[in-house]
Amino acid sequence: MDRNLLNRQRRNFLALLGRTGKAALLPGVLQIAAAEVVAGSAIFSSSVEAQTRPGDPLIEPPQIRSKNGTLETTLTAAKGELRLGSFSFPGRMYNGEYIPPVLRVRLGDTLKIRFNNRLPDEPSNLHFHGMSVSPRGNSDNVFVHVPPGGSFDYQVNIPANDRQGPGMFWYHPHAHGVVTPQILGGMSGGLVVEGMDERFPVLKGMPERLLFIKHVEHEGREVVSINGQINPVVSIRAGELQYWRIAHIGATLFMKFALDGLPFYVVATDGHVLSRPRRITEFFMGP
Ligand SMILES: [Cu+2]
Repeated sequence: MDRNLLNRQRRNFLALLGRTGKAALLPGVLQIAAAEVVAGSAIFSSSVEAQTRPGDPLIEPPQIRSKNGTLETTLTAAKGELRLGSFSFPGRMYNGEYIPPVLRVRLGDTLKIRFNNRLPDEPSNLHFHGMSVSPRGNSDNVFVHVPPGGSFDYQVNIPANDRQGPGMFWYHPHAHGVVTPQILGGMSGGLVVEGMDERFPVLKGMPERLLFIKHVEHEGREVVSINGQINPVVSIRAGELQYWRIAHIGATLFMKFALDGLPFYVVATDGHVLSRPRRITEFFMGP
């Protein structure tokens, strides 16, 4: 990691300490205030109402589920115009989406992904973050660099037991020298290994929300979004329980996640299932 990036992360970390990701409890709804912060300084701004449509319901991202033990799909990386609220900037995206499909697999499944690199001048590849899978051959091999215009067929066998458990993971490029701009441009997506409800039966049938947090610098400011939305609203009835799977799938920002006045119970962190739910009121997230 270069020194500038490290310093920026430190400053962001200090700037965000105790300030980011606050949610306001409105009558009948929880508003997740995806914050906008000023990068590289201790100034924090949550006044994004003018540029966004607060109150828009949280969008559920597209999802692809494995069938008969296999999840077969194509991810194509390309440049494109990225729109976030009123912001617009050049992005790098999978399948033209800032929030590409969430891949949902089961233990023992096989991921078969045709990866097309249509970025004009950068190599890229796929890394399956947090997964206990083989780093060799055409599996989760970060030494594979797919050149511009090239394609690669990944096959990732997910262990049925032992070292791999259920949980929330993510995929992103891991090609040396271009990782940060590619992730910040939009190249990252969610990966769910099913089975959490077998560890915690209380989750069976509970409404699930997927929250993918991304951030991008725009004109010196850090634009933070959830599922590609700024200030989305999650509806929840009084007394209702919801299962939220929250992933920070950005590159360099540290942020605090809290629901003002509401406790929640953590059942897993970083793809590791806890032995029992832990009641907390806030937590820190790195990418
Ligand atoms: Cu990673």
